[in-house]
Amino acid sequence: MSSKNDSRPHFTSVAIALGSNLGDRDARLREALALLGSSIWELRASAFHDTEPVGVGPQPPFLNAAAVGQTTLTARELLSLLLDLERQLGRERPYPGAPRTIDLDLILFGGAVIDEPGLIVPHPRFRERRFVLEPLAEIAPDWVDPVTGRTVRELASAVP
Ligand code: PH2
Ligand code: MG
Ligand code: MG
Repeated sequence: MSSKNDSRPHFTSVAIALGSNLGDRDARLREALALLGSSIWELRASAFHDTEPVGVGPQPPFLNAAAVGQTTLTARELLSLLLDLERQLGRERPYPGAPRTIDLDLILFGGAVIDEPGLIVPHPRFRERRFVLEPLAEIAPDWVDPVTGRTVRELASAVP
């Protein structure tokens, strides 16, 4: 068997965090999930969680969710797609941490550990973020964080 001539598509499991705290939050999350569904197979989404803003000063509350699925894209291609979808859904970046119609963050890309300019996977802050871990634990509790070796369930129950 030659793996060099293997033309079957290679699928990677991915986890994405969604957040919105500007405009119709529920509509933006639903639109983002519909758009993600065209590039990510077997997409599954968590419930939508109303959360207080963390680390961005006084702001409207967020609606957060997580989604998981399978993709043939590379991590870099997926990141570009997420940024494109954010733009399509009206995301503007007047200053860092500004309220947003939609934020789409790449949290996990299979078991990959990537540290490149503009692309750090797993997401460097997801282990501290209840607003990411609680939704993600609903749909992917057994996923192992390749950096700490801990499952999403363990990380979620340890988050302050
Ligand atoms: N995103 C941030 C900063 N703070 N807080 C909540 N509750 N939800 C978020 O999605 C969020 C945040 C940076 O992207
Ligand atoms: Mg974010
Ligand atoms: Mg982001």
